[in-house]
Amino acid sequence: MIIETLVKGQSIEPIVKKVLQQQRLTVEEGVQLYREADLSILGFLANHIRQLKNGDKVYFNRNLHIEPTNQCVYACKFCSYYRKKGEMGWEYSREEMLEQVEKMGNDITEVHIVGGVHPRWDVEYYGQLFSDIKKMRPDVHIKAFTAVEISYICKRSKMSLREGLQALKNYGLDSIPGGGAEIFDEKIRPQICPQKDTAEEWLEVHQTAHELGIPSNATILYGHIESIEHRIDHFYRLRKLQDQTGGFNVFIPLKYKAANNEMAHLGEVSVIEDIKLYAMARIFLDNFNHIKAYWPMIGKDIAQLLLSFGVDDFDGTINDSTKIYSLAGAEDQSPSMTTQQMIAMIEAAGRKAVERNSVYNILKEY
Ligand code: V47
Ligand code: SF4
Repeated sequence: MIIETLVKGQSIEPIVKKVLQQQRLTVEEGVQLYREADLSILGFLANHIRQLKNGDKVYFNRNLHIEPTNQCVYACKFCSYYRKKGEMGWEYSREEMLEQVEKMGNDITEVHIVGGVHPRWDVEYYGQLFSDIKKMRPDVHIKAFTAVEISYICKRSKMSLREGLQALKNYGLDSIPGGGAEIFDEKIRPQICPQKDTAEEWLEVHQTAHELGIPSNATILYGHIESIEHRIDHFYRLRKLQDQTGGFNVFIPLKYKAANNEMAHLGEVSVIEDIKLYAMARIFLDNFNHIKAYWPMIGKDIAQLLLSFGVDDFDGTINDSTKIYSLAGAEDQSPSMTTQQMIAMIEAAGRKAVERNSVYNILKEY
């Protein structure tokens, strides 16, 4: 392959060969490749692996995001979204949330529910919402709560994680989104989200969920005060858990957006940094089938570009229902895409659009 000629004699040559032979990289090799490889080399490798895993397919789904409240018991420094008690914010009633689902009719296959960590809402409160949603739309998939919301909700209900997750599953919870992972490193994490659960606790929620047959997603929050070593360490911990349980569906890098939060002085990393991060995720996370570009956060144009750097999933149509990123300065202030727009974006990149359900079974190929 031409790429082998390009890296001949360079210190990264043996690492590139390993990736081409689909051998797993160590943490040290991951760091070295990340530091030393040119963007085009990382892009080639990531694209090669994506092609092997997913061929020409780019997945999307039709979903609705519900953000029940922006009241939060925590105060993460990167968050532009939370409002403390007494400050202006929102708190939807269960009836209002149910109405949001009803309005979508059969246009969606998934309801994604993530919000602030509400001081009082517990397993029983949300459980009632889940069963009402399922009564109305028995076939809709409920993907709900970051690991930090789950652990708080369980504590609030005086249940162990296992009991709380099992109860939520019985009420209708089908899977768990990937938020709250931020960055696992024990020195960096408390600097950006001091009150939040530890890395160990985040991993425990996902492990327990997987053991109970609840699949989940994983994220990283990158582009703030973390280094390349911290990013690879984060990938490594996820890869290890995935080896144990196989319960992760997809990995979603989340770029730190700098508007209206306590870390705004840091600014945002460049597109080059975005591309490298996505490509390295695709290369290092050999046991994850899918890498998602969450377009409301990264922007439609860059999401489309990332299809050539390891990405095979675009998340969903969203339906103008998420504020997490618009408040943090994302370009799209009311994110929504029709299925036709989604397909056009994918086809313009020379790929085949595939509508999936929430666990990546194919619903329709375009
Ligand atoms: O945990 C908050 C992130 C997450 C900012 O699993 C920020 O399919 C960047 O979980 N800049 C919540 N990121 C969102 C989330 C999610 C989103 C899309 C898809 C899925 C999925 C999950 O949002 C938080 C945090 O990491 N976040 N503020 C910010 N200023
Ligand atoms: Fe609360 Fe989540 Fe914002 Fe942290 S990121 S302050 S947990 S809403």
